[in-house]
Amino acid sequence: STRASAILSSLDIPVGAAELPGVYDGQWSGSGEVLESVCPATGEVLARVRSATPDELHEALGKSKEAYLHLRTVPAPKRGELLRQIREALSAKRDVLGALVTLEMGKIKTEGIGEVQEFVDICDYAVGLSRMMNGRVVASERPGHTILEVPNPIGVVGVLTAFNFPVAVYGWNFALSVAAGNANVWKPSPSTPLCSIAITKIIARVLEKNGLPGAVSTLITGGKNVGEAIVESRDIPLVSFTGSEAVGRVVGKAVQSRFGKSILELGGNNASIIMPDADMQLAVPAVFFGAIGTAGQRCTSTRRLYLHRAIAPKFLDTLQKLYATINVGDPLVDGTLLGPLHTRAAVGIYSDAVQRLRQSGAEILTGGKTYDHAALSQGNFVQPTISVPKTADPADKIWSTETFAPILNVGLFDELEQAIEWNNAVPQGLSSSLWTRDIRNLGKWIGPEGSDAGIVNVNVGTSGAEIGAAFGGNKVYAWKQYVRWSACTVNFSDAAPLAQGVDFST
Ligand code: UN1
Repeated sequence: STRASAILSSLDIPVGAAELPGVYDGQWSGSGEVLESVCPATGEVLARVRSATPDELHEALGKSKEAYLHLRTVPAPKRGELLRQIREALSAKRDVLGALVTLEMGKIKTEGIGEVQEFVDICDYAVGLSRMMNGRVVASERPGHTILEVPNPIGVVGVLTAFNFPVAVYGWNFALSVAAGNANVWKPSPSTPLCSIAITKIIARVLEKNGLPGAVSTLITGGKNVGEAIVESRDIPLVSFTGSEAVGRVVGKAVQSRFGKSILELGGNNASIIMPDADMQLAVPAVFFGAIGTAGQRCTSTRRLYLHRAIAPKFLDTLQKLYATINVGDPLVDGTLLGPLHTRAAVGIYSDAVQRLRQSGAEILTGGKTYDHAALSQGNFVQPTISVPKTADPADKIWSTETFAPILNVGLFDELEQAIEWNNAVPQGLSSSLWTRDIRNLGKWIGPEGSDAGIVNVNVGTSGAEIGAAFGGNKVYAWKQYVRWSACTVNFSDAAPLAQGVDFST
């Protein structure tokens, strides 16, 4: 379409090229398998992208290693300056990059722009960080000795990203990793290759301008074979994976078995708990955004809603009215709030989940179907759904599995303790949210008897975290995962005493 062409050409992606090269390591290449980029709203094939052959893959990994050997000698604040320039380059293209996210992934425009903004924000964070990545000096028990803990670059970092944040997930890894002095190999989701090509082109230009190797930000689009090569490579000491629990388990084990390190960002199954004293004016729209934003395809999406029995009817009534107003359709159009699911397969997963709910006797308050009127029939549009399952038992599959779609399950409780127990009872622990104005509830919620998720919000929904709030708890320490620590005991004295007073004299 002309619209797609306009977006692609303003990001220097050739329009109408038979096939685009999908590998970058300082040079563009790619003559392996073909990936199709399909617009989820229209079904239009946006581009065909050529992934790496095994030789090209091997070559790209080699280039990344060389790039690391160079980057590790560049002082950290200089790496920060590089990130500042990348930040500026991304920011200059923010809106059109956001539009590309919308075109290829399907989320609405303001959310597409929002995730590019997250990349910009994390670059800012990393610029400051580049002057603050400090080690420690430890008191030695021996005279004239000092122990230093020195953070050094770790090597080449493999970054395997998910479809739902095709730009931001790379950003969160890349910015911290480059500040730490590492080269990166990015394998994006096979269904969002254009986003990764556009971002790589922008970064590559800045690297080139600074006389740095392009393979500081290597891109290898592709499928399982590429992922496996990265996971198994002994030249990649750290693998950061964002995606499904099932794949995460395989990645974690494989990296562990070669004694590599991994960072895993997997699923969520996030609950909002509404107390009777909550400000309903704020709580209802927050649940609405949490459940329907990104068409329910954030790992932080609200999937479970626990309502205090006293306010449940009123809350559900207001929420349903809001659902009825939802503007569904073309995600590039201003004012649309619900775009398509990312793939056809996801529509099937949604329909199966709804069918399971029905079979189990759940009451479907709203939604439960796909949209099939003409304007939406080419895309992967599904109705946002609110259901009240028959049981609130968190062990039931309905509650304990994550379905990546806009389905919100509702349970009623009488005591906060009960709701917290349900909140904590599922195997996933990512985000959680309590709505209350009573400080005693708040204290319970954020303390040892409270939510066991990494994100424990109060009067803030489950999704939409700022970059400063880390997934899994502590952003201050996030960068420390991207370095290797050297414990250096230095002897400045004229004697060489052994530790613990050991005497080994002859
Ligand atoms: C994800 O869904 O994979 O908190 C990450 C949020 C975003 C990140 C979500 N900042 O919703």
